[in-house]
Amino acid sequence: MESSAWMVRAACLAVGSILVAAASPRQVLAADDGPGGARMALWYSKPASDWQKEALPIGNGRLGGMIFGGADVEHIQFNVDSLWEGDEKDTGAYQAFGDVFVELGHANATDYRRELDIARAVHTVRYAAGAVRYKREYFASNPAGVMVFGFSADKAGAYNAKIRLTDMHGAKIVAQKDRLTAAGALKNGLKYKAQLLVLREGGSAKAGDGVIEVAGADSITLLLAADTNYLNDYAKGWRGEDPGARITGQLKAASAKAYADLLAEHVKDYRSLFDRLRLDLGRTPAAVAALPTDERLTAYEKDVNDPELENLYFQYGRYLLISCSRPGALPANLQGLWNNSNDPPWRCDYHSNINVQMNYWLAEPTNLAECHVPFLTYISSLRQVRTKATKANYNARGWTVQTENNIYGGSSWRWNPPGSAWYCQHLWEHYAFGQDKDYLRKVAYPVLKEVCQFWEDRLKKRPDGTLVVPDGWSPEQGPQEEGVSYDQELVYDLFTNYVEAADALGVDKDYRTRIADMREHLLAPKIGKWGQLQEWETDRDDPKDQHRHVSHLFALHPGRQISLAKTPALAEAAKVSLTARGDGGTGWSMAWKINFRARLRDGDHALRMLHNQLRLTGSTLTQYNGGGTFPNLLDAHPPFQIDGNFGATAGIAELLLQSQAGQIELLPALPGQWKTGSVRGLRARGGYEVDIQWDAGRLTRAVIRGVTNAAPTCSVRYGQAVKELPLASGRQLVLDGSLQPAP
Ligand code: FUC
Repeated sequence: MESSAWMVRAACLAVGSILVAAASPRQVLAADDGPGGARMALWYSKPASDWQKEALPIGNGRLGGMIFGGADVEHIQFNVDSLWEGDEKDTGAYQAFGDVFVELGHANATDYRRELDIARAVHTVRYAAGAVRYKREYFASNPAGVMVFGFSADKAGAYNAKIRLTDMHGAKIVAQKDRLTAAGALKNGLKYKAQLLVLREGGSAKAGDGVIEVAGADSITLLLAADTNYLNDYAKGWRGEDPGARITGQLKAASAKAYADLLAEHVKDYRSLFDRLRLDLGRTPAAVAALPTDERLTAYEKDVNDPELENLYFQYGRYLLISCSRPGALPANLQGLWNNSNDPPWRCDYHSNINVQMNYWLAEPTNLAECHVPFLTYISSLRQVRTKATKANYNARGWTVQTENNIYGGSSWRWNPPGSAWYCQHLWEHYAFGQDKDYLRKVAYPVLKEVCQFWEDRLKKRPDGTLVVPDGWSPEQGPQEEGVSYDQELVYDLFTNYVEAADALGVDKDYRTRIADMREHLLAPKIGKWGQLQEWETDRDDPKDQHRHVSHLFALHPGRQISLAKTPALAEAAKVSLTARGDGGTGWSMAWKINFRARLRDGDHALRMLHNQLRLTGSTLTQYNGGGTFPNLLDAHPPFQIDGNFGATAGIAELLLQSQAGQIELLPALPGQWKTGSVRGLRARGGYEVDIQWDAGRLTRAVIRGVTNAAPTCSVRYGQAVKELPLASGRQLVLDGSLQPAP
């Protein structure tokens, strides 16, 4: 617990013209302890100097910041997810918004520590300077819509600060009373505005030229609000109300609350998502667990057993998704929403040939279905623009995308014809996990059907009746030709999801029969001359090809056409291909390989992949040049690309529970090293929530809850044991290690 020495806020704070009662102790809620006392936190003994490698992210789904934590000068770089150049024709790029700088003059800080507590989504900085101990807290509140930066000290009057705001598009910074404002418009006309409100306790403040100077304050609270006039609505030209009134209102409401209440409201909101899932993979030696996160990564590379770090990395994926993808916001882009450049790598876009999908693999299984919603909404919002563009390019009904995509339906670089089929998998999975028929009928089904129509028009029928995708391309290599496995497998997946959706709703019987029949005529996956799963119809795969994309294995994961149980020969061939591709790759490629190994029930190999991914990027300790992780635990393509974080979290979930085959499979690929552990709150398809415990590598207990609209019976598998069990919604089954009822 915090000592009560931290400053207590004064009774009243003057906020604009309103007098606000704000009596509340400034304290961080105690950091939540992870399993066995492990801390769910990243921490460092130095401030960050590099944005990509060291700064730490916070976000409320829409508005986010990267915190450097400098004692002398604090730097918080910030973003809003809708600050995009471009339009329906020009893909443009995601833009950086601005920065907050706070000059404090604490150059000789000692006892420095910065920490990101992911159990509460609160970042802290602590240090001493002179005879004063300083503490800061930073959080991005979803309920309040603002970011909050609280600066406190254990002595009165200790703060002298120069506070600045910058704007990445050259807007003039206006300082007025207690407020800094930046407002402008991008080249595409999108309006944006940011405001930083400076609250203080004690001392004085004056507004200068683009700066607010505070002298002799006991504490300072900065509230940052920022937004654009983007509206996720084609019919309204993608523009809504000016952001000015909205952000002023957010600041007014937030500043009317006591700091402790703002913090408590934020933590409660965050925990309502984060706390749904708890994982325990075993204990790390105390001396290793006590290291700063960057040093711990170095130790981990040298093969130190650190299951608590693996757990932290798993939960960090969930933290990041909650922080950059909340209902009402735009989906997570290549960097989530954190970006410090106006010309970011790959536009910081929505890449449709693996990346945006991987961002969402964890959402349903790790119990964050709401965080999936921004992507699902985004898919629906693209339809009109994509339908026109698709008609122009393919003269077909339905729609699809090119490889690079923005927030206005704009798309560029090569066409990725099965991209929309892959998006449809997400629409379907949200139903498969949640079982919400109303959503299926109104949101998902119409899109699945129109994308099926695209393929009805687009598939080529050979004289023998085989259906092939013409003019395809296996991302991002090889010739452009027909019958490419990636294309074939994605169309198969779409048709399967469509058929199951039509069955679930009991609609469109004739059309369903037609699509089911077409699926049976699709050119099927083939096994080639060295036993590999062929990437192309022609048996030309090079066993030395270590390309990062492994697209022909889509059918193994995230698809469900190939499995060890149903198609063992194809699964074996997939394994041959995967092994040939090697254990290296970019960050996201390694993350995908964790998932593949999980589906191949090879937990030990999956854990080796996780190990490869979790080494410091650029390290000379291992054989791989690409991939890896930065000291701030962000995934390295390199550069920073968040898909690898999300894909790895999904992969860890996949080791513990799988449900793609109409069964809840417990511990399908438990790595030998995770001898004893437990997980609480994984989700399974069919509307279930599952807790699992294991000891000495064997299941000891499982609890399966029928959460929402769960089917009346569920099929549970552990190893070779399978049980069909009755389970109504709202009820739970408790099973022992032999799947027998347990107390
Ligand atoms: C795909 C990949 C690249 C990169 C880019 C954003 O094109 O091939 O490796 O991840 O997306």
